[in-house]
Amino acid sequence: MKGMNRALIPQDTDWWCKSVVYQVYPKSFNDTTGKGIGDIRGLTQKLDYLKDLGVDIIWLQPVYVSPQRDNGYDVADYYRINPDYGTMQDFEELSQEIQARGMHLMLDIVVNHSSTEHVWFQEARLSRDSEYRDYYIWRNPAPDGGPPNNWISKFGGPAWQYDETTNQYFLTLFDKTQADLNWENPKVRQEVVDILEFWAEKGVDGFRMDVINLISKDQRFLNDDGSTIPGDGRKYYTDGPHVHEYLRELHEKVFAKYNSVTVGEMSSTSLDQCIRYSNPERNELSMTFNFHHLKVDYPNGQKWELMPYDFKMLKKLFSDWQIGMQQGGGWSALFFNNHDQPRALSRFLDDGEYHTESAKLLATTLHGLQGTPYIFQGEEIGMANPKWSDIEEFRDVESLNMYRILQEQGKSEEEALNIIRERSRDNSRTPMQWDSTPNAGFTTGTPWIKVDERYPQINVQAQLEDPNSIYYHYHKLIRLRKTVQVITDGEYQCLDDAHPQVYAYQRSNAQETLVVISNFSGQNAQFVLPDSLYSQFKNQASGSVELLIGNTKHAPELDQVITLTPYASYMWIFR
Ligand code: TEU
Repeated sequence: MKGMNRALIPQDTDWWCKSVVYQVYPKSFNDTTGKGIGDIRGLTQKLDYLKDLGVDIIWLQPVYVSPQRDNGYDVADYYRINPDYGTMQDFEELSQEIQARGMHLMLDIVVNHSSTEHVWFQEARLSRDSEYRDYYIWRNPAPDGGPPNNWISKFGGPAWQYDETTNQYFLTLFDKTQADLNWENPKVRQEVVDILEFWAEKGVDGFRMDVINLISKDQRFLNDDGSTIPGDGRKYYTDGPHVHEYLRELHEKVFAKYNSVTVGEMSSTSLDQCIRYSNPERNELSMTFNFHHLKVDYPNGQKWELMPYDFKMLKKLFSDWQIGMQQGGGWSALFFNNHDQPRALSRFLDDGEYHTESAKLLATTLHGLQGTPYIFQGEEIGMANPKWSDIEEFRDVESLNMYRILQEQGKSEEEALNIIRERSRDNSRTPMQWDSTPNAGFTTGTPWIKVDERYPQINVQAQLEDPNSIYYHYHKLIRLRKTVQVITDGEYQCLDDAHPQVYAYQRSNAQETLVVISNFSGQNAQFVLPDSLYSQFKNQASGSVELLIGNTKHAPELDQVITLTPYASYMWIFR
C-alpha cells in the first residue's frame, strides 16, 4: 500500500516518533516488601532513575489480578490490581508521579484472551446458555471426540481444552488457562472499550496491545493442512479477516478520544500488514512490534531448535522493514530485547570479553534506525542471560511445557535443557540488578527467580559510577534522538548488504546524512566507505563530518577503507 512517506515529511511526526520507551516487567523490577517479587511502589521508587536515563514512556506490563500462570498475561480481573503488586492507590500514585516528571505511562492490555479464572469464563463454562458463553470460542468435539481441529498452542500441545460440563472444547492459543476471547461478539468488543476507557481515565497515556493481531479468527476453524510452515493453524487466526475493522473501532471509540499512543504486538505478521496497522491515515495503531529479526537463529522458523544466527538475514530484515515501512508510511517499534526473548547481548554477540562493546553496538545500531526504540529493563546496563544449572531454576510456563515436550519428542534431558537454556523467556526475566548488595538490591527476601550471578559487576550503581558505561551510551543515544532530526526522518539505505561481518546503513534528509557502521563479529573487519560518502568526507570544505557516538576509545579515521576492531560500532553525521 502506498502511503505517506515519513522520510520526506520531516515535520509531520508525532511526539512519540522522537520518544524512547522503557519496558518494565514489574515482577522483576524492584521489590519494596521483601516478598521476593517486584511491585508498583518499587517502580515509583525508581522513576528518577528512569527520568535521568531520559526515557519518555514507561510500558508497564500486566499488574492486574491474575493467577500468574503466565506472569500476568492471564488476566482474571481487568479492573483490579493484583495484591502482590500493590493497590489501586499505588497505581494512581505511580501514574501521577510519572506525569509529574513529564513522562508517559503505557499500559499492557491483554484482550486476545483472559484467564479461565475470570468471572466471564467461570460463568461461561457453567452452561451453553450462559450470557457469557459467547465471550469465548467454543466448538463441538470432532467426530472422533477429539479437539475440533489440529491447531497447536504457542506454548505447546493442543490449542483446545475439553470442558466436560458442556461437552465442548474452548480455544486456548497460549496456555490452557488462557481462553481466547470471541471478538466476533460485539459485547466483547464493548468490554474492551470499557477497559481501555477505565485506564485512560486514570491517566494512562498509551497501550501496548498483547498479540492483538490474533483477535480475529477465520470462523470456519479449518484444520491446518500443513502446506505452510509451521502448519499449526496460525494462518487461520493471524492478521485475521476483521482485525483492522476491530482496531479502527478501538481507535474511534478510545485511542482518538484520549490521544493514546498505541503499539500492537504482532505475532507472525507481515510487512504489508504492519504498514496497514500503523500508517496514521488508517486510524488503527501508532506503531507495531514485529519479530522477524528475532527468528534469524530459528532453523526453518523452528524456535525449539538451535543454530548460530544468520547475520546477513538479520541485516536484510532490518533493511526490508526500514525501507518498506518508510515507503508505506508505517512506524515500527525498534527492539532487540523484551520479556519473551533471551537477552540479545548473549544471543547474538559477546557477553564476556567484549561485553561492553557488544551492548553498546546493539544500542547504536538500533537507535539509529527509523522508529521508536524500546529499552527492556536491564538492557541499558548490559544485563545478560544467566547461567542456568538445572530445570528447577526455570519458571516460565512455555519453557517448562517445552522441556517436557522436547523429551517426549526424543531429546535427552541434557539436550532438552540445552535448548531451554538458549531459548527460555526466563533469560530476560531475572531480577533487575540495582547494586552489588545481596540479590542485586532487588529484594530483601527470596527472589521468585534466580538473580544472574554477575550482578556484583553488572548493576546500575556500577554503571552510574563509570562515565564510559553502557548506561551513559544509552543516555547519549536517547538525547541524540531528540536533537538529530535525521534520526527521525532520514531516508534509510543499507551500505553493504553482502558484508559478512559489518552492518552499515545511512539515513539522509536534505540537510544531513547519518552513517552507522557496526562490526558484528569478534574479528577485525575491513569496510569500504561508499564513494559518495568518502568524497563528501574528503571535500569537507563543503561540509563537516562529526563522530556522534562510538564504542571504542578511538574511532577509526574515516578513509576509503575503514578497519573495525571486534564489535566496534560508530555513528557519524555528515552535514
Ligand atoms: O507474547 C506472544 C508471543 O508472541 C510470544 O509469547 C511467543 O508467542 C511465545 O514466546 C512463543 O514463542 C505475548 C506476551 O508478550 C507473552 O509474554 C505472553 O505469554 C503471550 O502473549 C500470551 O499473552
